[in-house]
Amino acid sequence: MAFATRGFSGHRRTPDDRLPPGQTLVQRWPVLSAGPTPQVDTDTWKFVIRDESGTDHHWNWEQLLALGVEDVTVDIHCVTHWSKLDMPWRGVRLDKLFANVETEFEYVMAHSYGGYTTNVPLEDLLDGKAWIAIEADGAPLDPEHGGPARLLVPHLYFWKSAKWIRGLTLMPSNDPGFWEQNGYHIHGDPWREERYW
Ligand SMILES: Nc1nc2c(c(=O)[nH]1)N[C@H]1C(S)=C(S)[C@@H](COP(=O)(O)O)O[C@H]1N2
Ligand SMILES: [Mo]
Repeated sequence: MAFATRGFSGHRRTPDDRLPPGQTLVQRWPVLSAGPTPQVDTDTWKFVIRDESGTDHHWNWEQLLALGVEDVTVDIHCVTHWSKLDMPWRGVRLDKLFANVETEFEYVMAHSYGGYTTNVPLEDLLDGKAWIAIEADGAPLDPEHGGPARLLVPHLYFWKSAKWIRGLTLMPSNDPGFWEQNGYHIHGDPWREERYW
């Protein structure tokens, strides 16, 4: 079990320390989707990383799981002011998917089944900071929470954690995704309250 609590330094921090400015704790997990829930089947599920050479690195469901799944317990923070602490997740670290991807580009556009997009700097996805999550709270991800697989980037506001993830495209510049084009912050660090711009 790996813990990826922000600023983790060997001792348990109190909930207040772990609540970014302007956030309120919730116990139940809200559903926030900009559109209908796409039906995505693990039989046909495919995940693609596209680099600047036009090479597609792709995985089907079995190939994803074969990379190795891990359990992580993290806090999530939504820009609409709710936070949920100590959520147990299971997923594949993005480092494993990027292991054989060579790129000079520093930004990524995440694409979802259904058309949602969100931009993230590559450095926010590596070094154990992000996962392709397939389970939460000990069960396969519900479709409404992004099942069968979603991006999980817990140190950024939760809109960056694209549900129904389909792929990542490397980009030379930090182009805005769906919410970022509609007034959300280009980066979205909850500790700096990077909500809107
Ligand atoms: N594909 C997709 N991913 C998405 C969204 C969405 O509308 N579509 N909403 C985002 C927002 S704004 C939030 S707060 C979280 C909500 O995830 P949840 O419904 O599992 O709580 O998903 C993010 N990922
Ligand atoms: Mo959100």
